[in-house]
Amino acid sequence: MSALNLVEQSKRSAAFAAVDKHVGPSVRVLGVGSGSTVVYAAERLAELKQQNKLHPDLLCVPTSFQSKQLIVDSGLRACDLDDLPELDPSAPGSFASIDVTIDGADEVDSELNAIKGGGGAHLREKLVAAASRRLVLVADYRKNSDVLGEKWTQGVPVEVSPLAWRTIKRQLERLGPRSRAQGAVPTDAAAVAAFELAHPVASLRQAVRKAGPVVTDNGNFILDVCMGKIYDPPAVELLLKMVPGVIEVGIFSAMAAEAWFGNEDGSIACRI
Ligand code: ABF
Repeated sequence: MSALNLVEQSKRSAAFAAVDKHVGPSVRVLGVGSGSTVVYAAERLAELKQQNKLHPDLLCVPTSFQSKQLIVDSGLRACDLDDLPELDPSAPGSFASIDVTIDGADEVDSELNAIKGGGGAHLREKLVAAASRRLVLVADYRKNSDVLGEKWTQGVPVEVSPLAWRTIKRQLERLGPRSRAQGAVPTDAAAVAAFELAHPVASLRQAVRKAGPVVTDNGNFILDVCMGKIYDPPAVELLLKMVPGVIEVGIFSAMAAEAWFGNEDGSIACRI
């Protein structure tokens, strides 16, 4: 293997550690995320498969076309969320049809809130995450933050209907911290801005070489909404979702049970 650079090595360390901790013979249904860090998770899964250390009937639920390809290339069986066998409704935790999901992230804060969707797959990622008993994020050290928006400055990916994306963009840019939107000065902790900017800036995610807007696997557009630091991810996630025409928001508030980061010195950090 060529010498991986520091970032790639940290992704690989995090992904291998998370797979080794959470994916063994008892896991029957595994959610597989998207992105470059999950590529290393798939590499480890392929090794475990070769060593017969996975459940013989393991089903893997993809979160994108890339994710499905990773599953198939690892010699594993892909199964869409809706095609999973019915769970025994009386079984504990039967709301979740997936034992564990391993996925990447663009940034994770100290409370395990995450910005996801840099790859435009956050609608399926959130569906799979919500159907999982445990969501485990894996990332390199650049994603490890105290506050969302601190290191990831490309904005929150928001999947929107192409029908009226300019109108939706304007609505998103009119959002402001409640008190500032009303012109008042925050007077108490409750009124403190949920995010940093007085008003966000939404930009249409363009395809490579500005050939036009990025169209998601679901036929929608992505608006990247820059709002500075996000002090209250759950409130901001709700604020964005309430805008008519928004389909899904790349803030995963309190969904992850753990986040594994490869550090610059080669060590691994796990936040729970
Ligand atoms: C997916 O992959 C997305 O939710 C997220 O934006 C991206 C992270 O990519 P990478 O692992 O390449 O940093 O999880």
